[in-house]
Amino acid sequence: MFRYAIVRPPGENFADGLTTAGLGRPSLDLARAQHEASCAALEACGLELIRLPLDFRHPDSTFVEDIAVLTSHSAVFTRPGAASRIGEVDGVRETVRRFYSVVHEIQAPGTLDGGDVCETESHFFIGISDRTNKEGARQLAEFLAADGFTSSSVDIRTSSILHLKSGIAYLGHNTMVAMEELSDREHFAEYELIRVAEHESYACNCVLVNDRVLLPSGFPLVQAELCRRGYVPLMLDMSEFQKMDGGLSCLSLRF
Ligand code: CIR
Repeated sequence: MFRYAIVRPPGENFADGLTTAGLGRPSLDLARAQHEASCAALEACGLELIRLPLDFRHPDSTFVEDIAVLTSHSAVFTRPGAASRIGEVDGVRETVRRFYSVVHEIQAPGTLDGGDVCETESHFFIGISDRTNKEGARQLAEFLAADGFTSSSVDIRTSSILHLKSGIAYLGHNTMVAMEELSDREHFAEYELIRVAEHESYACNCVLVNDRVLLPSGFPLVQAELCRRGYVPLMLDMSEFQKMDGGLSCLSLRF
């Protein structure tokens, strides 16, 4: 069960962040309203929110999930793979340290984005991507192993996604949501797979929060499949974050 979520609303320069989506410039007002709705959804799942102040130096700083990996045992500060995001780590250090006595940090030349880390029960999948390199994944795997977790790497460098969790999500009950492109990977063979059609793959970035699933709205096939399997999705409009290559999970650090 998660108790807390760290969030940071989008700052004035949100639209200046990194993106490859080609979906146009996001509206700051709408992004803030959508962010607020995601905060309300986290609260509806029973989480207490820890709201970080706006960070005007870092346009992508609303995507807090990339900055740390928080497990039931320890916290790992990442070393984001995009140069413009490395400074974001300083902005979460103090807050995370208030809750964790064991804290690690990915060191150069390692790079790691939290969006590449997918936790199942006691196993973690770590995406090797344009943001997370093998050395970053190796360091994380070592920290996790010391806490008794297993992990394995999933190379997504030739795929169409930014982060591993842009394409998969673990929803408990041995069930994994996976985009078509990744669903035949042997890593996921032992899971009950919900295969997501290509035109709905943005919905793969959904999040299990206690007994609810937060799901981007506008993807009726995934929504119907989750309902059919007994999940109760909480729908959120993510249009402005999608324009910035961001998914629903990246808007919070849950622990
Ligand atoms: C970036 O390119 O870093 C941001 N514009 C989006 C990060 C999204 N994070 C995530 O999917 N975990």
